[in-house]
Amino acid sequence: MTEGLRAERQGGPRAEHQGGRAAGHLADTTGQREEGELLNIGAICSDRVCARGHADRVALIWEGFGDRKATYTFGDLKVFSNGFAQMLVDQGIAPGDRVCLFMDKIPSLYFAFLGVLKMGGVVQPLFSAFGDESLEVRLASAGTTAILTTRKHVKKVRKILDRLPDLTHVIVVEGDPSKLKDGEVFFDVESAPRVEEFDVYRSGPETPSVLHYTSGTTGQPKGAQHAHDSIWGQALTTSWVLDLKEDDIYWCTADPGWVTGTSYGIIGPWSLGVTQCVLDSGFTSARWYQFIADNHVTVWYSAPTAIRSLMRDGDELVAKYDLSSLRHLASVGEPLNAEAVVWSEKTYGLAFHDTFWQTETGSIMIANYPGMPIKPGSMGKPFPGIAAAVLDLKTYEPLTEPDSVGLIAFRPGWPSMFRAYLNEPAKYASRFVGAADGATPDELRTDTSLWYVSGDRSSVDADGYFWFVGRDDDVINTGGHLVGPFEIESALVEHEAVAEAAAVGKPDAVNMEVVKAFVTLKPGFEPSGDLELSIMNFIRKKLSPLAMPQEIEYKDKLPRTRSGKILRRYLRAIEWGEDVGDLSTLEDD
Ligand code: 6R9
Repeated sequence: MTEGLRAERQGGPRAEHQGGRAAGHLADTTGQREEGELLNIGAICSDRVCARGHADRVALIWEGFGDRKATYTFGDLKVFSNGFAQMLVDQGIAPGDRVCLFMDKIPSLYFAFLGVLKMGGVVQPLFSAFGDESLEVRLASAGTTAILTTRKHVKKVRKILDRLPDLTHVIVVEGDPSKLKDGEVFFDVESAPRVEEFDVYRSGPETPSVLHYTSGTTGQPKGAQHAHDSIWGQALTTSWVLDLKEDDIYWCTADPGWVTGTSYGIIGPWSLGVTQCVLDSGFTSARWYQFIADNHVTVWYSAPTAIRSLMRDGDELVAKYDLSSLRHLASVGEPLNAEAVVWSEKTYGLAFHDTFWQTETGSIMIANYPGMPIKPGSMGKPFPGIAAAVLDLKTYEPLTEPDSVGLIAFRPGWPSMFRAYLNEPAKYASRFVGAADGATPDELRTDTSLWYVSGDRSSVDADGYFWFVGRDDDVINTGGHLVGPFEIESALVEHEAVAEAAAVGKPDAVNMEVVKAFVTLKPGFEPSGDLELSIMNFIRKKLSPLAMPQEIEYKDKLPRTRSGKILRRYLRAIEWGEDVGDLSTLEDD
């Protein structure tokens, strides 16, 4: 046992539960690993950079709340990710096990991410603002074995632990070790003995790597499973679209709880050996500008909601900071309005370059490249090697007439494409048009005669530029984060006063959409402002601040289809001031 590691729960009932597991066995869960092959994202992002002679180069410049600051080299990244990998092996975690990371953007999150991959585990990052219910649904779905968290967030884990029989390890990586409960393990990688060398798990291209949960219209969120092969797509797009070069100082503002924060906030830059910055504190425009100026950030990847907030705070603030280090800006996650592009060009002397992709695609699919003429409001053109089209909404035939609106679709087979929705093969198959019944996931993702349908609508102009129109489903995009209406509605009806509920996105000047809920009340409850606050708070705690309705409208009854489904689209159309048209056309959707 190492100094920094205290297995207080050893010998307890949960330790017994994992007793039968063959620790460190090398069976690949996909069975596709070639003997001797090694493609491991954790090792490429740390060991390989060191082996190329860059162990002393800065990998991470980190700032937290207050004036907490730290800097780590690629050498540190290697040793600390080894530390996590070795600790997990010592704990009996086996390759293929799901290991959840549930913490703020602290340095250990980044070390642990690479560490889990180095020992062959599947890394499942979850947004630290998730409440206990959001957390439970995702851990139960993944059958997660271990969770790495902090003192600040462990309480939420304790609340649900008894309902998660697979979750046999709770490891706290920061905070006061004396405050842990029986059976919880404390591991502080920076004070533990250094692990200079670790025998990296010999993963191959198809070995499962990162697991991100993403919301759909129906049902609970789905686990999009990625594989180590993704690194080719992520490295290449980071190089060609984000334009990262070895001497850049890069800042991706996304949290690794979401796919942008792992594909481009960890894997992309570090696979290329580039220095990146992380700011783990709340948003203010002044703090962000100061961060860019202090760290001489050169390339900045952010999201439209943040850009609109910066815009709102005005040009005068910008003039107070030296932002001259910036040379390239890009954006993702939601529609980037033309006005924001024009404003950034005027204010920073640099236009934000919009990029389009999804959790499922794993890497950028459509983009404005450096040097390409930007048409403000357009997402740009498909990445080289990506065959993209818009398909007719009904026939799924590619539309050839410029400017016609259809479904954005891609020919399968790019390296970073998701390999499965965990345990939901039918849902996975439903994303492909033209597939034979019973096609396996492997057949689906390699058959270039199919279309993977993104679930978004767009048009393509005569020059081949894609123009986003909207989502093709009821998923709400708030500040670049997807929230599923079903998840919110399920939580709403758990409130003692709520009988039925519908959740839709309503327009918002900064966040594009915020959640609005329509509810009917149970007998004995009366509409009131206090009740509204109580319901909002209930959702914030259970799910997350993102999922919390900003407004609740009381109804006597909710509109339904003949088959009894709540007509969310009708409610949404009213919020957006759209023509609700003929109700019968909405009925059967
Ligand atoms: C990377 C990421 C994916 C959904 C996607 C679409 C929306 C992403 C966009 C955009 C308009 C863009 N989206 N980029 N909409 N313009 N440039 O955000 O993944 O969380 O899975 O969201 O976000 O609706 O389908 P994810």
